[in-house]
Amino acid sequence: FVLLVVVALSAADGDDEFANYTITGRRFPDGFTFGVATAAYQIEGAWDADGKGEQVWDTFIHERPERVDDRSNGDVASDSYHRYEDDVRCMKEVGVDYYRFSIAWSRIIPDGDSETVSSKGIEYYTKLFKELKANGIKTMVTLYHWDLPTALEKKGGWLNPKIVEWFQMYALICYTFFGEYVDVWVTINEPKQICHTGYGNGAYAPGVVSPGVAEYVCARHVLLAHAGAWHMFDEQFRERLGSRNTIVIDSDWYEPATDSEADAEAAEVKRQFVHGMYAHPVFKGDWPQVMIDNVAKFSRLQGFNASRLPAFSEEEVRFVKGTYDFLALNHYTTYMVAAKEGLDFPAEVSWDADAGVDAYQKDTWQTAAVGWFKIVPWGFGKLLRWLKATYGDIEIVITENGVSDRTGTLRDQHRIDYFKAYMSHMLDAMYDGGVNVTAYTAWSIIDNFEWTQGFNAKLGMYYVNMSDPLRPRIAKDSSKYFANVISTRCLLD
Ligand code: LGS
Repeated sequence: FVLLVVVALSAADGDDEFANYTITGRRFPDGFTFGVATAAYQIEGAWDADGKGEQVWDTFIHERPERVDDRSNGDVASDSYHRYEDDVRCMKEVGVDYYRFSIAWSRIIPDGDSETVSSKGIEYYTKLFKELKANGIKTMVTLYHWDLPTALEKKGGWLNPKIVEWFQMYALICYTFFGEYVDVWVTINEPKQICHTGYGNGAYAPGVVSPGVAEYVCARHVLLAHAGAWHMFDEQFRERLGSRNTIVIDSDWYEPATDSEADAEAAEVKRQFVHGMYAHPVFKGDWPQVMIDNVAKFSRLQGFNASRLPAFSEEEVRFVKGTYDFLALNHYTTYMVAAKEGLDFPAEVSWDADAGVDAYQKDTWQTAAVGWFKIVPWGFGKLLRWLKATYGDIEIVITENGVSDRTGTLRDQHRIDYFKAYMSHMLDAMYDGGVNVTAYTAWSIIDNFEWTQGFNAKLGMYYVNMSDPLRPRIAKDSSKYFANVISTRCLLD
């Protein structure tokens, strides 16, 4: 199955250090596609332009700038609101098949839930869609990449059951105005970050600290909101638009620390708490059983009068189950997992404690940048095989994968190495493991605002100097590498 091919690249550009290379590589299957990803708050800037409403990240950072490592914010970011044509030019240069980006809810409905739609917001995204279309780039659009209108957060945000209706209304507007331009819709990006980091440990907006309690309420509402938006698409838009729709779930890989049965079990429990928490309801129905059991048991022992994990009714289980067209995965890193000895119940009320295992990264693993995650390419392959074994032979699309550095160097060999190694393990999983991966999305096309790491963590294939008011985009070596992978449809050695 693995095709070894030798491709002689045409010398299109004398300055291109990859041109003239005779390369060997493994071919991607026919029909495999490549894209790049961004998110509204990380690139757009123009935080209050043209009537845009404030969203939780604006509020979170303006209130306390020290929440971000370098005290930067996304007020201007890569200024894509004004420079989206430059972004498209970069994508054209790389030759991507599609662009994954998100729509800012508060640009479309400034106060979140009124019926007043902002014509300026619609205009901005329509211009972007037209520019992409003119350049032959397909679109994968995220409805929600963490930027909840602050007006809705004031009403309880993801903890208010009404969010299911608010989100459906917003989705309806997006499907209606942009449906003709969108090839793939993804409803919600990384529910774990929204709920665990936003309403559990509070490190991300809106900064609610309620581990093991509010974060589960959030998770239930995120799943119901996703399902509501998916069903609306399925019933009213799918046939006419011919597009697809799913949810993006992030997951690290969790590897047992030893060969012992206890560690194997511990790793599986952790996988269920991280990926299964969102994937099980969507792909199989209801929370994973181990979550239901652990949280109920620990809640009782901790003196709660009911499980901290709010139940889905039978009707809700049916409503959420099956709301996908394929499995969308964001993946970056790996952890080792060991069983905890002699733990009947944890004193601490938290999602981590509910899983009841120890997860850690090895010091010997390579780190890309200070404070950043470890690079563990083999974990990607193992995760892909596990997804197939767990959820069946479902089409998988990689919606994010990439690596940071602090300097934004144009000679980003480490990023090339990361892409190469991760994609190599992905190909192994596809060819040896029969995993049906059909697309790969690199994060990101340009340097942008990396949440609480601000501009300290740069993940772009194009450098953006955040002190230059013109924000020129400058190609890094990784953009040329990725361009050659795409044009040859081969993983270059
Ligand atoms: O930019 C985000 C990327 C970068 O790394 C994107 O918005 C998210 O969807 C996604 O979560 N992303 C991401 N994930 C890996 C997180 C590693 C964080 C390590 C922080 C150590 C302090």
